[in-house]
Amino acid sequence: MSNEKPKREEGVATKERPKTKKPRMFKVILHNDDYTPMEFVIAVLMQIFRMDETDATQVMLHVHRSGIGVAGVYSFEVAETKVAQVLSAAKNHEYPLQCTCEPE
Ligand code: TYC
Repeated sequence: MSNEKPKREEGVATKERPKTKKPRMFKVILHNDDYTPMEFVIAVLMQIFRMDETDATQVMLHVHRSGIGVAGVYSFEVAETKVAQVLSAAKNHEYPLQCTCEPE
């Protein structure tokens, strides 16, 4: 019989990382074009991205001047839905507005 402690630790392995993974986030990006009216882009930003008129105008002008801009950052499912809503609204009005999403 021996009182020696085992040389290696025994028991159940546990992860140090907590189980709750934070989801990857996705930027929803608006693209400039020459035909979509500024007012329509502002309305899209207010209705689909829940911005007030001041923020919507700022984001629209940023896209207008620099070619591209982030409308919001969401989980994949929400980002995908926002893109589909923008493209559907643009199509209904026959505007060429483009919207994409990409990982943050
Ligand atoms: N460039 C457009 C215009 O002059 C306005 C515009 C802004 C279009 C943002 C698209 O994502 C866009 N009417």
